[in-house]
Amino acid sequence: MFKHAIVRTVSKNFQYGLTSSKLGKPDYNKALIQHSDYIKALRKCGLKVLTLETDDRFPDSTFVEDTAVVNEDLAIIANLGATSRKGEEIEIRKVLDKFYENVESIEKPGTLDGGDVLRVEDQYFIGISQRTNKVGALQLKEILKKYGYSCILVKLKEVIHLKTGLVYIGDKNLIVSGEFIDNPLFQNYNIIKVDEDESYAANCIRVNNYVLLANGYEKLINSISSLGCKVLKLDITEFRKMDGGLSCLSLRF
Ligand code: CIR
Repeated sequence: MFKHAIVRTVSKNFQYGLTSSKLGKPDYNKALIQHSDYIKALRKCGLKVLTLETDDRFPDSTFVEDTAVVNEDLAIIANLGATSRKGEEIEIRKVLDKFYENVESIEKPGTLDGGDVLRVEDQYFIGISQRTNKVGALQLKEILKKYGYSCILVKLKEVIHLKTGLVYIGDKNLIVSGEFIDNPLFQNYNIIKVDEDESYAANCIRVNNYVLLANGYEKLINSISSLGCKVLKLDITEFRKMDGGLSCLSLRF
């Protein structure tokens, strides 16, 4: 069970962050409301939420998931792959130092974004992407091995981060979209395929007894509900405009 979440308030410069979405400029005030609803949902799932101050030097810093990999044993501080995001991890390290005895780091020339790291029980899938290079992925693999976790590297073709299109919600259920659908690596799981017109919704999160899902993607919402999961739907449109989704907005542990 997760007990804590770390989130970071949306920067006033949010609109200047990285994006490939072509969905237009995010509405800052709407983003603040959606972020606050996200925090309320995490609390409903039983988490204590620590909200960090915004840092306007980093437009993308609300996407805290990319700054670290956390589990019940340790925290690993990322070395973010995008130049404009380097430095976001400094504040996160200070915070995680208070929660964890074991804190490790990805060092250059390794780069790694937390969004490329998917935990499935005691195994991790690590995406090799435009943000995470092989050196960074192998560093993470070595670190996790010391704590008894195994890792499999997955080369990404299209999506920004691994968890943009591949998410585990427990009980062998893997949400799979786009380039991951026919990948033999995932065939031993109960695959929940996401149709192309709903691919954005693949980035959902299981938080204790709930699955948090983007509002408006009825097919996926129905598939997940029919598994017997309790679903919380959230408006997340302004984060989508900046290529972000539900997982990116928090570190959960
Ligand atoms: C970026 O491109 O880095 C941000 N605009 C979005 C990051 C989304 N993070 C994630 O998928 N883990």
